[in-house]
Amino acid sequence: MSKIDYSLLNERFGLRGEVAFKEGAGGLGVVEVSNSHATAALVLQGGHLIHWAPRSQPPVIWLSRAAKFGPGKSIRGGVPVCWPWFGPHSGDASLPAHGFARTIPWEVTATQTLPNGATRLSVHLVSSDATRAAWPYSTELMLHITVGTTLEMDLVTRNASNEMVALGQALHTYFEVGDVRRIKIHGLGGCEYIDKVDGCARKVQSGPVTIAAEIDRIYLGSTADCLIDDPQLRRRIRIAKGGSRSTVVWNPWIEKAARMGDLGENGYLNMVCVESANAADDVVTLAPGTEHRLWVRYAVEGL
Ligand code: TA6
Repeated sequence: MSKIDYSLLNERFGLRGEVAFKEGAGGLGVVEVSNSHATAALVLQGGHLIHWAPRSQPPVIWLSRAAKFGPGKSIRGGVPVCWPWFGPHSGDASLPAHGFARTIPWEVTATQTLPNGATRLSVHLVSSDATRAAWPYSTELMLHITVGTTLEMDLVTRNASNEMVALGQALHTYFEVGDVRRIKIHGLGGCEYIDKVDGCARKVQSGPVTIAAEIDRIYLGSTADCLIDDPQLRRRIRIAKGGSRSTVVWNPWIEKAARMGDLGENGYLNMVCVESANAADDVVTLAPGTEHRLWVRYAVEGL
């Protein structure tokens, strides 16, 4: 991993009292954001947002206390960028699950204070011989993040090749909840889903999603807002999205969390993944010269 020049990054992209770059855990580059609306943090490797908390709110994005940080390591929590495939690679089991975007270097392309006091960051994935070996298409991946009283993330893929490209992707977001056993997730009623803890059986959701065991579902054709109602933190997290037809709901529960080893003591109780994705039947196809946007907007409401 090439050495990052933090003084140059701060000179070019730092914003006094608002955006600062520094070396973080595992020697990874981190950009910290603090404005009148919220605080946030992003690890440059993977374009991986690891923190967002509106002022007067506990964090909305969950990060494991046992998360491991290091070159090429995926981070447990935050918003991993799954790209250019979701889940295991369809043809080569030696390739990393959820693609390579989340474990390789990204670079900053812009930082900006918006008129309403929010902060906008733009980062992009850096292609290499290694990425081209896994993904032999000329594509560009950019992520634009707006940190304010809401969190907006805009994942843009541009197909710069002269061939059609099939793309699986997700913003694999870990949300912080008071007690996962007490939440309800609205917005998926009536959607077909693939139940990965029941032999990938296809089922239809009836009513809100509640969690009392391991859950790993890919909801298909789901485009409506999702709402996470959290009675313990007395808040509702609204997940609005566009360019995404899949929603993945995941919690490893007790045994799988223990096997994974990086969720921390009882960490599974304080997180739920509600991922805005294009996976399974919803994989998108990009024509040459076109681009695809997958965007989300997270907001906290009273409950
Ligand atoms: O999105 C749910 C899922 O695909 C689960 O099956 C589980 O593997 C989770 O992602 C975490 O994957 P990771 O590769 O980050 O450990």
